[in-house]
Amino acid sequence: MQEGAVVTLSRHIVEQERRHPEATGAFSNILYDIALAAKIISREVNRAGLVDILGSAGKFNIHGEDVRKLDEFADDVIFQAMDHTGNLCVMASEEVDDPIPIPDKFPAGNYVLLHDPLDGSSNIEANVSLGTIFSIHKKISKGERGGLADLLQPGYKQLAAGYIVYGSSTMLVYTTGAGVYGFTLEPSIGEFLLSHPEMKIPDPGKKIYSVNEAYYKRWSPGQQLAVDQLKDEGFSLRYIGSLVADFHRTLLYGGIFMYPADAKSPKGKLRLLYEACPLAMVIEAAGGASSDGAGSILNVEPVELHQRTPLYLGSKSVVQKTEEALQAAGAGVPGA
Ligand code: AHM
Ligand code: MG
Repeated sequence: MQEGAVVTLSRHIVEQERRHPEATGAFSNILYDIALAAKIISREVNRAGLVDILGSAGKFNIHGEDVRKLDEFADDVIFQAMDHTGNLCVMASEEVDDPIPIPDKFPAGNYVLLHDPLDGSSNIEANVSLGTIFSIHKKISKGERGGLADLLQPGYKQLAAGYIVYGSSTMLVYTTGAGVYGFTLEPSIGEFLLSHPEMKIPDPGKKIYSVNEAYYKRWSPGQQLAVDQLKDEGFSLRYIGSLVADFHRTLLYGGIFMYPADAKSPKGKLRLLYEACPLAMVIEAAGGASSDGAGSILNVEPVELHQRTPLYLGSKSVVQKTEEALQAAGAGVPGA
């Protein structure tokens, strides 16, 4: 690559594809389509604060409704960007209970997309960063169109995964397992530009832990010990309460993000297939670690589409110490 050249997401994808002569282009097209959906969602997220001032003109009105919830809007945008392309055989979204088939009028392809279209949207009025998370698998079922079996694949089988963070700027971060690449949206030209090549999580990095510590009394003794130890080591606490934003900071600065099991949520809160697995793939490809408290998130065998999991993501050494504390003092939560 020419020194100093601006690398758009499109150029990056073409260059990656050249390294895989067997590639059909379908996979690259899925990434382009996700990037297009991300630009549309980003535009609406940035305008969210103007809705009350500008009135309903220009508001999303796909079904003739005056006001649409942004997470439902994001869900529609992703569906409409992906349904007709012939690349996917089935989709799943946090917003939809069942597998989302490709409409019969369109051809089906060999890939599977799971996503959380707009995580953290309850924070939108406070101008807090939101995110989209995505996971791509290869179709494994025999039929022409995919189904639940294609969606219930463990994280280590993901072909690619990533997220978009709608923050002070909009960034798209993705991996296919070899290297993690971050692109920042330049809104005036509508392009994602490579801003963070070969991202690596520092280890141990800045001493930061990120968890909702208000739930301390509901935690297992092991979880309490893990956090007590981090405090003894001089760690600071940062918790936005918006998963992608907390994750993105953790990837850049190091430390650990945790959403453990607790007495009220004995399986944790966050979802395995479209929140935990894609972020686990990113952090592991960046040299970090993921865990459900006992081992890598990527090895968990899914049994349900919207399955929850305890979640630990961060610098390898910090995740390891946390797992040790959980095992030493007991990871079982009261009431589980
Ligand atoms: P949601 O599915 O209700 O939007 O919740 C998802 C959010 C994540 O972004 C965040 O990590 C977590 O919930 C915060 O939960 P809590 O308020 O329990 O700390
Ligand atoms: Mg979510």
